[in-house]
Amino acid sequence: MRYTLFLFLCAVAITAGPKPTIAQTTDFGTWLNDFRARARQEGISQPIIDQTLYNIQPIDRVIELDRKQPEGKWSFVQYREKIVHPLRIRRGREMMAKYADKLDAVHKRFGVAPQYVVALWGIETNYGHNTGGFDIVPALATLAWEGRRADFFSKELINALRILDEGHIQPSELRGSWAGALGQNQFMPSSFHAYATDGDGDGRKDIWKDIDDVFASSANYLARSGWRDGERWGREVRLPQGFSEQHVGLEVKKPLQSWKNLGVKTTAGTPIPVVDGMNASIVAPDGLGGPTYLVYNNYRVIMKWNRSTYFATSVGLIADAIASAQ
Ligand SMILES: [Ca+2]
Repeated sequence: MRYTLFLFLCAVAITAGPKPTIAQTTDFGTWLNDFRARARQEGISQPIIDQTLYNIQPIDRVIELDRKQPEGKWSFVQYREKIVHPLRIRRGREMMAKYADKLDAVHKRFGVAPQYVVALWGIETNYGHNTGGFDIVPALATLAWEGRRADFFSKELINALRILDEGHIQPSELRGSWAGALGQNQFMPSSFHAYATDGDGDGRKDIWKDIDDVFASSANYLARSGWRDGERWGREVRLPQGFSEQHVGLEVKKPLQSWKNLGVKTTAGTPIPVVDGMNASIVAPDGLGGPTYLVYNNYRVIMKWNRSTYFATSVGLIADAIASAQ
């Protein structure tokens, strides 16, 4: 489960909500004492418990951010304008050139083309620049104690402690977003354990500072989620007049030939290319009056990273832009 879009909407479209009210009935010190016992039960080593689960306090800012609700939803076009930004594309092209050798190696190892690894990096943290400045243990402890999604965040906190126990990073360096997303690709701790990968072979999975590990981990996430190398994510398309809304949505899957027969065209007005065996869906995030996309298997894979059509479409558009002639 990922919170990127949620966080993004919180960050851009909020006003101060009602003053945070604390749902929990236990004081933090008592909760922390109980949690130390749980961490021991879960097999977290005593040195890590001693280093991280004493002398911490709940973070007011985390509660405040968790309590703020998105006020109104951005349209996809507004989101796209912000996220698929010329500066992000220009920097993405620079990163493609700078890390060409590493990205090629990752492509060979995982079957995920460089532009997708770079696009995810760019959209998540602006190429490692904006990884979140919160100490993760107190941030997750705050959310686990505070109550609204206590079970989820308690598990993520145990997972975060396990990262420290495995020695991938020092406790003082375990930083990320207020809701626990870690490092340059913003993995939640559970995703870290599922997908983080040691890219440079030093025995540690360091998605904070080691670019080989960042690239390998993102590519591994996609590869393990069903990525198909050599297939596109999708493309923007033009629909014929009177196109029925019943054909729109990820739940409607048809072979490319069927879409062609229904009159779906490229944005240039030419027939869509047909590849046998490829199914696709039509996505129209702002409804049929807005931009429409024909999306393939890899789009669904991106949605396993973040279950948002805004996010997945923008990753695809950035990837296309940074892979195109400069
Ligand atoms: Ca490593």
